Amino acid sequence: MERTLILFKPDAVQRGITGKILTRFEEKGLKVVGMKLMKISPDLAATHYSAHKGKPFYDGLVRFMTSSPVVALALEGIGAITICRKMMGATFGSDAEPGTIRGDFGVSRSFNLIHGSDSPEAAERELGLFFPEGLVDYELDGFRWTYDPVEELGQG
Ligand code: D4T
Repeated sequence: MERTLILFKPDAVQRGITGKILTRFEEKGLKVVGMKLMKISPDLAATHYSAHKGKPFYDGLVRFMTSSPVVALALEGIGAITICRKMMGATFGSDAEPGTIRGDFGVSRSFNLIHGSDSPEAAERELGLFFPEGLVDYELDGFRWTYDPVEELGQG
């Protein structure tokens, strides 16, 4: 099982499409283990995007991410990080393939609707930043009808 941090960015919240995007992840078979509406502080934005500090788009990115609330989501599933990145599509909405979240809902470069952790190391770091209180452990009944029972979950 893998966990990943997803952010529905301010544009997704302001456009009222967070429910539609969440439904895609739920229908795919990912389990919600954390979810909250929050405003990102400038400090949190700077820490989260520290890899981009100094790049031409950095100041605008931090301004955008702190301008209005986001929905922070922790999702769990086998291969969750890769699955979510594929579902998000290419970074810029104008390049993203139809069928992906950015491809179906966006055309912008800077307003790209969603963030998803891009590696297990990033996921661990980002989940710690956005959910310092921890995540919610529970059984999701649908899981045994979603993932292959023998190879994936060790059930016959
Ligand atoms: P995030 O990190 O938000 O999930 O997006 P990606 O992983 O797909 O893309 P990224 O880290 O390269 O970029 C982070 C964030 O910055 C915005 N951005 C990026 C921008 O406004 N102009 C740019 O030229 C680039 C490269 C969009 C996403």
